[in-house]
Amino acid sequence: GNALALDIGGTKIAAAIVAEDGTLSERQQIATPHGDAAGLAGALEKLITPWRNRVDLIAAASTGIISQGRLTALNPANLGGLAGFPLQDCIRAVADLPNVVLNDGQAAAWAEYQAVQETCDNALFVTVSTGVGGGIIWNRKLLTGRNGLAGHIGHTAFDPQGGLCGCGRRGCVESVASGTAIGHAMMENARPLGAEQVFERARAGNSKAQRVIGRSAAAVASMLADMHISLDLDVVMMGGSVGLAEGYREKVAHALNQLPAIYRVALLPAHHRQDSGLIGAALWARATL
Ligand code: ADP
Ligand code: BMX
Ligand code: ZN
Repeated sequence: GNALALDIGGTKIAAAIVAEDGTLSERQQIATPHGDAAGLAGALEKLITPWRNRVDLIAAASTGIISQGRLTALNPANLGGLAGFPLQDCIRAVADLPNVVLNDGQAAAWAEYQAVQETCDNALFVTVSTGVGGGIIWNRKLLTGRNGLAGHIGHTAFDPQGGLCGCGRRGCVESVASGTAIGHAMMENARPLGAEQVFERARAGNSKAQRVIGRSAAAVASMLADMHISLDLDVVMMGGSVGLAEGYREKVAHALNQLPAIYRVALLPAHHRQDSGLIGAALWARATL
């Protein structure tokens, strides 16, 4: 049968039907409502209702720490201040079907791993998007952790003198490298730019924009080196709208290549591009239900 897959990010919610063979159809995308639980619940109800009699299961990947069916934001700022949400109960209230929920970086890692599993035992997925997230495959298994925390690599430290991250720690990679951080590093008329605009300006030769993107790439490269020396990775795969933006991966790879050889790790673009979370959630549901 078919699965309804959802991918709830800090910026957008994607939904699609995923068939048993992993093919995706009926993809839709809406902006993530920010600020309160009622807004998010309403958006999910709208996406799920038309499909509830036509699918066998619902699989949701979501930003935030996902534990026992609940979303707890590590960085509430990414969801407009929303700190917690009963994701599994909310889905079940709309559709009484088997449902599985897991972190978006973990889900994407599981989908991306399928593409490299013939040659790789240990792999890392990283998303550079509203935040910086990730998922770890260790000895061919997806790590979720007893508390759903595994893979939250965006909250490893980059700059001990840096600004406060929304998680409460100082100088996290996410607070320097995310799309949100890139946008906030360039104010205009007292308002932050979007990361897309910073990339546009960098391409047009703006040196401030180039520095901001360079610092993001340097922070991600340093994090990947730390992950590689910790886990002996066979490969890293990168997604998210910033991670997939033209030229960004090359900048991260360049920064990695400045490090001693032992820290360098192969860095590939996400095979499923923007759909890794959707596909991974559906695959994970079928593997665990
Ligand atoms: P989500 O975090 O909801 O999964 P995305 O992966 O699209 O969503 O990440 C959103 C972030 O990516 C925002 O900060 C946005 O400004 C930035 N972004 C979106 N499109 C682009 C682009 N083409 N180039 C660079 N940054 C982008
Ligand atoms: C944040 C954190 C992670 C998430 C990552 C990427 C929250 C709400 N989210 O570090 O759980 O995996 O962002 O999320 O604390 P995205 O929205 O950028 O895809
Ligand atoms: Zn943090």
